[in-house]
Amino acid sequence: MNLPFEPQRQTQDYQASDAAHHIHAFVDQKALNAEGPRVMVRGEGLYLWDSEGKRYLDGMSGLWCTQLGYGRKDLTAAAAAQMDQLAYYNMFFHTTHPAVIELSELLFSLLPGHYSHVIYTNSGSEANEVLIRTVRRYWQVLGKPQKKIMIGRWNGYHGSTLAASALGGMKFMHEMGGLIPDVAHIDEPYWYAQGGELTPAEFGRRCALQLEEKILELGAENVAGFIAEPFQGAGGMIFPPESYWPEIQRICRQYDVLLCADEVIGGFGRTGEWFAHQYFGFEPDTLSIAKGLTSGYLPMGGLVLSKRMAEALVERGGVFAHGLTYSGHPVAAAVALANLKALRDEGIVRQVKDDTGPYLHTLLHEVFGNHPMIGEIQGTGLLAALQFAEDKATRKRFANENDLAWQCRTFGFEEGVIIRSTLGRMIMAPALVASRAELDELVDKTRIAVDRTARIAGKL
Ligand code: PXG
Repeated sequence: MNLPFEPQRQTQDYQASDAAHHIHAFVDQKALNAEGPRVMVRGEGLYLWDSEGKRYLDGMSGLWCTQLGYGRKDLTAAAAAQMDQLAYYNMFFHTTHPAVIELSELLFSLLPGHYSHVIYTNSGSEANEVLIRTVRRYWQVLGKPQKKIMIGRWNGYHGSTLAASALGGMKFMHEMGGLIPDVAHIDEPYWYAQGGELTPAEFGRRCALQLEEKILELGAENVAGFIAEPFQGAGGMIFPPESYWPEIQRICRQYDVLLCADEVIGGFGRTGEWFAHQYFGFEPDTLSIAKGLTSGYLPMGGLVLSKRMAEALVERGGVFAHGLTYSGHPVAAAVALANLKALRDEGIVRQVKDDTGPYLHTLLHEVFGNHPMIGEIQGTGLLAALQFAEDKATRKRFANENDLAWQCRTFGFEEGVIIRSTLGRMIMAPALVASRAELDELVDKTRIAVDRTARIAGKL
């Protein structure tokens, strides 16, 4: 292999240089520098190796993105061939190219029939940036330029750029660098933590009705769209109660507010359906996509539009004043095309739905159903969250749940499994190609990490 960097340096050497040059995502950099990051050097299938030669089962698909796992030769071959053929061109000034055209043909063959157009980006954050401008443009074209407020949810995540973080509802992100105007938020449908005495169904309806109240407060004539993840990802892999999405859809339709699904994590087979909104049974007007579109092999995202929106923008919109240098990048498009072909032709999404997904959830319920530390198991397909609980009967959470979850994650690394921690929840989202044996290993090692955490918490 002709890697352009020195292949084998000492871990400490890497760490010192990393500390000298990088500000990492969502950490206290000084604390990380003192500890030193793990240096990941290789991936194959579901496994990663670090610079010390230690092997990990990656239970998080990188950052929820490597649907096909690591080391797929068909994807690298697609990238190499496209680089040889046409390494770069763009979609500006009356040009296009075959890779992006074939990608879109395949993408729309996988999507429900009421979607027709896509604006490609390089990331999920950018997809949501484009969303805001596109939705506002749509209402301008329809003669309603005052419809420009976007409603999001507290603890939602839509990316890290200025507008995407403003759409999201992570207050600590808002505090860094501010917000944009014309964005409002409603509560998240996190029944376990916030449902109180209500049944999940009552709570789901109550959360959805907040959208109606917010629209009425702001004036429906001013509200452009509602954006939400079909299930929250970064916020804790939280599934809304079943009553939630039908009510949200009713409200959006009643008040002529666009329903914008952020499918960056939920898309491309994670739930066993191609898209998470199909699993939950609602029909968004737009879909923000990224991550699994390329299995994370190259950066690519996009905003998918319904036929109704696309028709207004194309037939009546005139010049669409937007463009990114790398929209529809040919190499990313070729990799996305190879990735989607593999997901389709190898029957991987169906396998998640019919086989590995149910297998994982049966196993999780066997292992954690009566675990003293776990109050709730959520998820579907190759997606799961374990909720820590101090008192399962009352759904009381540990005061130090964040520390406990972080500790559990660290134990996981020691045991050779990567799982994600959020506030009191442990998350798994392994590659969609995971075998039953790999899922056994994932759950087994996670159980050891959870047991070790339970001992610290005085629960075992
Ligand atoms: N929307 C959603 C729903 C996401 O989960 C983005 C948009 C932004 O995508 P980009 O490609 O700009 O990062 C995301 C990203 C985590 C984690 O640890 C989650 C994300 C990114 C990094 C870490 O849960 N989601």
